[in-house]
Amino acid sequence: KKTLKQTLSEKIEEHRPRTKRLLKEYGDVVVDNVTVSQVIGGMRGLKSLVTDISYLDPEEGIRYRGYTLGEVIENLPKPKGGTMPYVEGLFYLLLTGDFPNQEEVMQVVDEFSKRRIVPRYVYEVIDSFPCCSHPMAIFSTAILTLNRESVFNRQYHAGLNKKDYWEATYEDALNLLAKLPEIASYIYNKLYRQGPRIQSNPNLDMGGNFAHMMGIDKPYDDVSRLHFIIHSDHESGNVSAHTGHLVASSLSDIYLSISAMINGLAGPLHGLANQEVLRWLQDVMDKMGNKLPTEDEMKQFVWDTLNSGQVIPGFGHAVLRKTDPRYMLQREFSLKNLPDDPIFKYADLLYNVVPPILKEHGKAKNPWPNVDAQSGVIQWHYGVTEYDFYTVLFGIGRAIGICANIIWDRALGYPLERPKSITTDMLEKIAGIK
Ligand code: AMX
Repeated sequence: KKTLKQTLSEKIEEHRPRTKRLLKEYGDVVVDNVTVSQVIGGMRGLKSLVTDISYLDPEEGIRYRGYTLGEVIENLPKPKGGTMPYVEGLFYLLLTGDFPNQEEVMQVVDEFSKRRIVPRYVYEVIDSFPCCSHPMAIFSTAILTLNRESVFNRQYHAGLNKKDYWEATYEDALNLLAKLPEIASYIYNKLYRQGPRIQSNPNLDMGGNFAHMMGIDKPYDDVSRLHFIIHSDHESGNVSAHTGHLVASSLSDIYLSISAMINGLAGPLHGLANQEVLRWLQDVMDKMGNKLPTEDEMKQFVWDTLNSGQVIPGFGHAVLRKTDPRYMLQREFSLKNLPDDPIFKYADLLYNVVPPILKEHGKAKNPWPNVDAQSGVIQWHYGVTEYDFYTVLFGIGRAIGICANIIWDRALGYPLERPKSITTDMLEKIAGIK
């Protein structure tokens, strides 16, 4: 019986000649051109990164290893009685491109369980944070603190062969991913519950154990599995994925890289949008005295926000040009499990009201909802009403995809990232102004 690491090792050996050949024989083939607006405008749309783990089609949305989210959820093994798959199975799929069978997934569940114990000093660092610290700052720091555990660092300094970088990185990645639910639930308890902490259960899978440590009954285990799976990867150019890859490209270890990507995720235009959606909805609800606004009243709230120069959180996307399939999956889950939830009704009203307004407003290239317009609604329903925490949940999921990417970055020997900058003077010359 092959382990995930052995299977991955074979896939890496198979893949290496493809990258080598492209570089050696086709290195000068032009992939894309760069315009002035891309240079100034955040490199939007510029094809300049490579990953085989996921691909984001503007119309269709994300595919992991070529599979839609629906196919991923349908084909990954599920725990007994669960409607959502093992998150560990998703990690297997992202790394290898293959759906694991039950036995293969249980091996990974077991690996995670063995590596889940968090050193005491991490809890001490979390405990020493001053009050009112944002949970993302605490989460990022807790991950950073673990840097002293890095197998990669130890082996690198002892003299590690380049072709073996990925193995040490794989060990670091599993060691970190296994600990994230423990760290996150500890932060949640410290900030919002302050009661005795629920110890983890080594017999549960990642999603099940997280729900258990959060002290929330079924189906929150399935909610967690769904959440971590759909947030795991969104190709390589988004801020969190790109940051993780960039930092890792200097051979910074997994802990440094994932801590950095968490910091990028913590911005309101990216992962923090799920918090902002609930904050915005709360504001509307406060103004309405908890009564559901009419469509006209909701339209007015949306216009007021736009007219005051703010964005409507949870809508728009840099790549997507249709409703995000991650939004749709969560909407379907909500329609099935929480159709009468008042916040879901608010969110669903926005689903009808916002896109035509954003079209009329005429700025956003994509008027449709993204993943963040729904995720907080589900969390709120199951009792996680502290919306500052929502991006931490996003971060656990995103770490899975980025760890998979960094392992492959190492396996294929991707070099230090180092694009070239120019001055405004130079741009003006290129544009023919000067
Ligand atoms: N509300 C109001 N205005 C919006 C908007 C929204 N939801 N989305 C885009 N716009 C505006 C932009 O601010 C920009 O205005 P400007 O010309 O005055 O600078 C203009 O429309 C053009 O922007 P764009 O090309 O459509 O988007 P982008 O690629 O620059 O940015 C994003 C994408 C997601 C940052 C943007 O749509 C946004 O701010 N959305 C709200 C925040 C959000 O939901 N973020 C989460 C995205 C998903 C994720 O990463 N988790």
